[in-house]
Amino acid sequence: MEQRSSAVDPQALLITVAPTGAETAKADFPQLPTTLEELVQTAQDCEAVGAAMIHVHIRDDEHRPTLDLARLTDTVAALRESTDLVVQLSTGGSVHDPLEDRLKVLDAAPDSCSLTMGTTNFGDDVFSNPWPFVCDLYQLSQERQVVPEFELFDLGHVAALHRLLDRYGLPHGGAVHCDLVMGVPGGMPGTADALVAAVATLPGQVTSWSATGIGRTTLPVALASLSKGGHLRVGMEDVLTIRKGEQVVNNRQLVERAVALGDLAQRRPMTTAEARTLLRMK
Ligand code: KMH
Ligand code: ZN
Repeated sequence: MEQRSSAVDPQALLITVAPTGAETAKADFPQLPTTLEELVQTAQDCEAVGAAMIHVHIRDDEHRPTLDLARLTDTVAALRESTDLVVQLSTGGSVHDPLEDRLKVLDAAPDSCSLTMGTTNFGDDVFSNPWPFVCDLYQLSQERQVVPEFELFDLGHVAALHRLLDRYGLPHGGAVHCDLVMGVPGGMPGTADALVAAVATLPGQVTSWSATGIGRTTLPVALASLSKGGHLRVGMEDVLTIRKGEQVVNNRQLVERAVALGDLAQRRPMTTAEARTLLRMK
């Protein structure tokens, strides 16, 4: 599917960086940005080399995942002050976060929020996204004028997105931006075939989409996304090795690789202003 309904140059590539996630322990991976200072530094470094949006999970003083509202609010302010990146807060949190806390993330007033379209097995855990929760979060995003990014872990999530848009209409601003999250143990596989199948069934209202492949699926998914005209999400939330047996040094390295892959596909990194146009943000 081609990108539709956007004034943005079709050669421009949206690179989203997901620098932290909720699954990796700082003790196991000290280069993971978990403090606000580390997150801001990472954000600046990644913006400098071509990222235009940041997908944010935060940690507490013990580096554990948290959805503490004051911390989220401070994080949004710090990222806005020190970068021009589109700030997207995760409403997925960790698999242990209660649904009520995940709804409250919107109180921190980010530019964008992730919105996962259904429950999925997540390794040995369950990432819970019951349909009524999805509907509540979506309606709240419309009310608060936060632009959602629909996270699609499975083909069933694509079907759920059809249902959601049919029932509740378009998001705030009118852009329907999706991210295919592929290769999670329990979700769709991180293969070119699965990406093609998912893209073929995206709702007609979709205006842009990106893809990310977890772990060893990162490269096949990135290459498949570029070949189908999609955008890229990269970062230490999704992959911790740059090649087999070699740890990622920092998030900037993953953004630089995304820029290089995009360059081979004759796509240039989108600016933050172009990302705001793509996502129809003011
Ligand atoms: N940490 C995962 C359980 C999101 O950010 O919205 C969920 C996740 C998706 O990362
Ligand atoms: Zn996330």
